[in-house]
Amino acid sequence: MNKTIIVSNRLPLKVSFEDDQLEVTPSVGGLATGLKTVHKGGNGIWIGWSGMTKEELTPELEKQVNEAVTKEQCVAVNLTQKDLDLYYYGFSNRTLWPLFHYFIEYTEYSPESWEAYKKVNQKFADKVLEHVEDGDKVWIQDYQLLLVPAMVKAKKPDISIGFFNHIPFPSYEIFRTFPKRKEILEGMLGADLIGFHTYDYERHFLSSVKRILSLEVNFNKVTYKNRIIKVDSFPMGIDYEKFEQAALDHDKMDEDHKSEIQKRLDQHLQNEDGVKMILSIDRMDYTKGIPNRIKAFEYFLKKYPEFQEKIRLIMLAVPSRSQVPQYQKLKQETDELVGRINGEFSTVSWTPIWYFYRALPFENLIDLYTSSDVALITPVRDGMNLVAKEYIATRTREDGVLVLSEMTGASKELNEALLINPFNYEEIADSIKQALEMPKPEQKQRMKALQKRVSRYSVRKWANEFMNSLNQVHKVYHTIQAKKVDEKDLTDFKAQMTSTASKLLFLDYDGTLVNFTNQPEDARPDPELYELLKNLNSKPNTKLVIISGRDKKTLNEWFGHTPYTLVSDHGVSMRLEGEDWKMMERLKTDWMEDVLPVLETFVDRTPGTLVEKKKYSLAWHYRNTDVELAQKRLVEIKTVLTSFISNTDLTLLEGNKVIEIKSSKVNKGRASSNLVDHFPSEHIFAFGDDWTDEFMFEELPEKAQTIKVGVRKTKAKNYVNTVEDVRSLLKTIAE
Ligand code: GDG
Repeated sequence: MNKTIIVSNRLPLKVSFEDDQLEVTPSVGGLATGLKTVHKGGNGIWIGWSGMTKEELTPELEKQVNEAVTKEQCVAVNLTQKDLDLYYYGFSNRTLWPLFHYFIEYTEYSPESWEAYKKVNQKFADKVLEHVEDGDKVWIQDYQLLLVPAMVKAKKPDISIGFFNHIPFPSYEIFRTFPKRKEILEGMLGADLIGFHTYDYERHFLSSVKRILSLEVNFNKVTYKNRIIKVDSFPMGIDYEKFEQAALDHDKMDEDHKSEIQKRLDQHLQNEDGVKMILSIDRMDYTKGIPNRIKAFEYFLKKYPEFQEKIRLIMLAVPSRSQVPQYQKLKQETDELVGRINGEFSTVSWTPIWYFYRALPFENLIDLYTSSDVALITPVRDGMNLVAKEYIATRTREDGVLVLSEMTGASKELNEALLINPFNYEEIADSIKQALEMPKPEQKQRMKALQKRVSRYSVRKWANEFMNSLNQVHKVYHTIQAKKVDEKDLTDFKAQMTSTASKLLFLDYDGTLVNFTNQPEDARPDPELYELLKNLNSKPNTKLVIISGRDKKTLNEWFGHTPYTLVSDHGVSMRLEGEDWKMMERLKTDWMEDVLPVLETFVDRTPGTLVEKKKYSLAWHYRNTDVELAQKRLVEIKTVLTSFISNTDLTLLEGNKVIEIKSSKVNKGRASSNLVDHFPSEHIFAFGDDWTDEFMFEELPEKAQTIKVGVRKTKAKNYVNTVEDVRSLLKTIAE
């Protein structure tokens, strides 16, 4: 039975030793809950680090840990302390984390930690490869493992791989500053489906893919190494029922069962009329906007002094990554700010900020959520922010107000919250006031709408939607109608080629026999290609046709000395062995003087593009321009030209990074059909890579072997992946 392998930095469990006794406690975090069906259903396994380094484990203990995690359907990746320091604290948290959260000044780059990151990613990939079987699916989580998708794909190309990024993906202008930008993108593109929390992150990723790797992107699909990769947004939710139920149970709790914290909270709330509490919960992380929040709160107390002694900010900051210097600095800054403000505003009976620097048990989290009138969540950057959603789920009385930073992924879904810019203290102060004074009916109206959305998009739904989409992507990928050339086809082709029957081969040039180059004139044939074509042509009873969009002059220069039939300009002219060039169609060229100026205005406005003037057509090349700009111009140029050439016999052809205007009377379909009539043959082969070749695939007789280069929609019967594959195929059948 096929299974799903989940891969994340940490396993969803905690391993510890109590009195030399090994204890393994499953984690109850959001991710573990969301992925439960995927993990535990259908024999899934979860690969990750157990939380104990190699140095902390004797071989005997390691064995015990491995056995214990296996019982939880988990597989441990062994990490040394050095791995952890360089890969986790180093590259993941001192390089990628700040970079992806727009903290360029915090982004450190060291070749040593990059090497370690690659090495550890390979360790994770190797574990996957050890356990993966045909038909399985692999779902890789988060920024610590950006290279794993490509590492798995390289060894197991047919396995379907998903990747989800839990943190933001920064804009191209930020991402481009990073020395290993290319490697990171290539690592991620090993996946078949790449998911982000929001459309904005998806857009940023695609923009980097286009600009940095110059890849073709159509809507949200990337074509890369002849695979189609889907990029989509899947906003992650929470285990809504768990939080809602905990809040309902909490409501019914009698005095004796209340926690110490709850008793203190009650005391404060019952002190005086109009007393209210504002809550914030986050990891102690510089992305969470903790100092901003405290300063904005201070500003609020000054601007609206009537709230002094009435309201309190309860701030829970959970220790995190305290080995990293910026986190230590943040802790110090937070301590000082809280100290200063409490010192400045406190009275005998009131302290404005209650500050906890520790993790609290789940029950206490519920105490805090249910007792707070306002949640104040002010990250300067946050992939999603689940705390905001948890607050909503616990407000079972449908009251409470969420003040939320617009820099969180969650803000994209939570419109009924009071959205603030975390850098604007004026706005935060006013929103706190608005929240504290909001009439109950308005609170209810907003909260109900928020709850409806958050309950619908739970973490389970998130996981299911991702997996459904992954299944879909894989299906589409496997149902591209052309069939990849396999061993059997090769044997058939070879048999046909070596038979004495007559054979006719149509070979497109650019993108089929040679790879594209930045300048069209650089793609001249190499000695190996000449040799290969010579061998093919020497097969008995064989005719070779080079059929190209190139002009006569170029084809003459490159192949004039050979005996092959040459077809130029997509079928305008033809040269048979030992004969002069002939026009296959009588064509006018007077239209060019009208169209050329139009194309030239586009060249002026789009640096890097150029117009190629051929004898019977005009081509606008945009291979060397900024990809985003090219996409924009392409839409414009097509609109302009389509209206320009309506009612003429001209047509617009879209090739690979080129648009060509030519007479509709000629195309490779007509040209190849004419040649089939001219050289009646038993066996016909046709190789081509772009739209212009589709005419040929379509019009050749049914018996023809039509072969497309690249995985794209095509009328060809078969496909191969690359130019190199074409050459190796031709070599095989020429032997
Ligand atoms: C990353 C992204 C994205 C907090 N304090 C305690 C505690 N928590 C729990 C909360 C919540 C979780 O931790 C925090 O989740 P967030 O989403 O707010 O933030 P990150 O940890 O930064 O998570 C983030 C997330 O991944 C998912 O993709 O949303 O943007 O940065 O569930 O309840 N839990 C307990 N005690 C605490 O003291 N028990």
